[in-house]
Amino acid sequence: MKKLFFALTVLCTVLAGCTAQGSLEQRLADAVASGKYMFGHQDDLMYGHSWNGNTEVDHNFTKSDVFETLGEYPAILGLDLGGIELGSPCNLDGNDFALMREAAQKHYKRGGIVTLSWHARNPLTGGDAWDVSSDEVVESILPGGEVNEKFTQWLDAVANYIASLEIPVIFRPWHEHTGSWFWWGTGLCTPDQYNELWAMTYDYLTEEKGLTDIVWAISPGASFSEFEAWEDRYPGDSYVDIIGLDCYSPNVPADSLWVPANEAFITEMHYCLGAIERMGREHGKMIAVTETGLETLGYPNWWTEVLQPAIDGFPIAYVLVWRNANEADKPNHYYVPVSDGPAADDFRKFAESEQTMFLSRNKLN
Ligand code: BMA
Repeated sequence: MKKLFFALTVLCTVLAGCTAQGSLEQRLADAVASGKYMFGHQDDLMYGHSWNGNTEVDHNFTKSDVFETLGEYPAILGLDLGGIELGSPCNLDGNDFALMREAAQKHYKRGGIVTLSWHARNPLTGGDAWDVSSDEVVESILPGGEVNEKFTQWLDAVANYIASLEIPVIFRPWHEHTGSWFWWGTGLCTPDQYNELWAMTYDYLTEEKGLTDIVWAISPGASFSEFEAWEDRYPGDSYVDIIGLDCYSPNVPADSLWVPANEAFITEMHYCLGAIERMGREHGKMIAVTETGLETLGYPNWWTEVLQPAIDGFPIAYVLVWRNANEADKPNHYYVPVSDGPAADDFRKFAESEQTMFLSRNKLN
């Protein structure tokens, strides 16, 4: 009887969750079907340009640079797991993992969606994610490899943290693998090794740890000339739900160079989004812009004159811009304008446009 009662309670909770928000994948698909895309911001509730929620803790997570300018939160909150593999209390950008969990849950309760990336350290050399001094790292992780056991413990740490969130998430590991700046990048392992790394991560989390409430996103980095060649570094349709794209707008040394630089970005986006749109159609996958932005927003009308022409018209579920580093930690490293900054008005225009979805009653729910 007790068991039956428990099973009924679980069923009701699951059903209530589904009717309140729908499945994560469905919500993303609904955005695409409506011809809109959700807006995301990395670390939005954790810190901003001139505040740090890790030191001035507010368990209600009211602060956000996006909210400060728009009066609404981003629909998608990006967070990074880098550091969890070492058992560190904070991630690579200084976020307290316990607080990050609270932020993720708060965002989900508000009706938002959480996406997790993982700048994993280098398990072979002891360096960071950007340590590309050895091209044997992926090989050494795979079954039979030198650090396979150690890496399995790292996966354990990731799985335990994701399980502890108790919410569905988009997980986006091994990103920008078409470049060679991370140890899992294209020059550092063979396509088979990359695909095995992905499959191993997927199998461990889903089969071994039972984490089935994850939407899996793969994010090649844009590279105009050889973008379509990346398809061999794709683990297969049963391992992927979203095909994403990481592509940043370049900064320029002189104002006269904005026009060609912005045009080049738009051209690159069109080319790469065209390729993943085709691939998404062929493989039955959703697409998204999983990372973008113009660091410091030196071109104030970037939102409506550059980003929108670059992405509008493509069936993307969301677009996420990178983090607003705290000025004291990493100066001039921000992607969302401060509320009185020169790019704030254009950001408001972007938010008010028909296509964009933020976390407010009338636009997301
Ligand atoms: C990079 C920069 C770094 C940061 C890393 C992981 O693009 O923002 O400062 O450590 O992402 O978040």
